[in-house]
Amino acid sequence: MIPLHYSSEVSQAKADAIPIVALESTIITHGMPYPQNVEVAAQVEQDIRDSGAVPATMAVVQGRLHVGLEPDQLQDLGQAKGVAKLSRADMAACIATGGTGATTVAATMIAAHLAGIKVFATGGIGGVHKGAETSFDISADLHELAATPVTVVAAGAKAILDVPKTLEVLETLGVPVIAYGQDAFPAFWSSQSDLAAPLRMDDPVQIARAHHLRGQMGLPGGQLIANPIPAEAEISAETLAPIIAQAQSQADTQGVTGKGVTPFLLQRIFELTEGRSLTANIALVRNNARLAAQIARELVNLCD
Ligand code: PSU
Ligand code: MN
Repeated sequence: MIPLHYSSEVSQAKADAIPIVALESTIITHGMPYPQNVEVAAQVEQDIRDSGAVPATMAVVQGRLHVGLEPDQLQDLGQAKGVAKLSRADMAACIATGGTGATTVAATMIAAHLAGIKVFATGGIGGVHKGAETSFDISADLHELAATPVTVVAAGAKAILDVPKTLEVLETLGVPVIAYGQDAFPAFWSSQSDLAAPLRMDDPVQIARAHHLRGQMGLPGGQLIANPIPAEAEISAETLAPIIAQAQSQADTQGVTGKGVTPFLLQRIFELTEGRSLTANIALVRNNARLAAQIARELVNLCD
């Protein structure tokens, strides 16, 4: 068994069977600028506590896989330079070489599953990038959702992605995509998109039950819960469309590829919206954390 390094809070929660919600760390190191990244990470952890669960932020620090970070570790990670971005392909290599890396959605799901954690809150998942028909850029997050039994609460997928293709791939992989409380698949910074979500649920109990049933039926993989951004925090799709197009064309011109694409686009959109994208991002991650905590609480009531 791989040694997992639990924070004091998470190890206590495990002993007491208190619900736990996993959190990723790439959003901290590659998704938001310092110092807001550390403030937001701490705030999201607190939202989970206020909702009756315990947060477990995942990261690899000097070759150790941490399930839950102490406040000083979170602070250090948020300021560290050159932190690797870890997905399924690189997590074991990072541990083996004593490296430090932040976990993407895929790597966080793997860590959560190793630690027996069933629910994970984030902002947006990786997906099929625009132009994937030539670049083949499809996030490993989608395959992870098909393989690892963790329910992931996100605000849909960003319009930096090809959202219809992302939904098609999720369908092909047999991943349940469940909009929470509405019919439309939410579009990250906007609560609505013009795409219908394949499934809808209005109650965290149903989401917990569906997760549990998949396990009982022997179906591998998780669920994607698409939770719309609160209306007061959203930015309209019309406002964002030209900004996203500009960011994408700069990425193409500068030849950004591979792991660099998503962080590059997020940073450019932050600059081009003069920080508004970050304000919306913070609101939706906090909203996702609260829903994830409710689902985790319901799952604790369902025996294995
Ligand atoms: N999408 C976002 N915000 C993010 C990410 C994606 O809206 O911060 C991060 C997540 O960690 C996600 C990763 O797992 O980027 C996907 O990267 P890639 O597209 O390289 O697989
Ligand atoms: Mn990619």
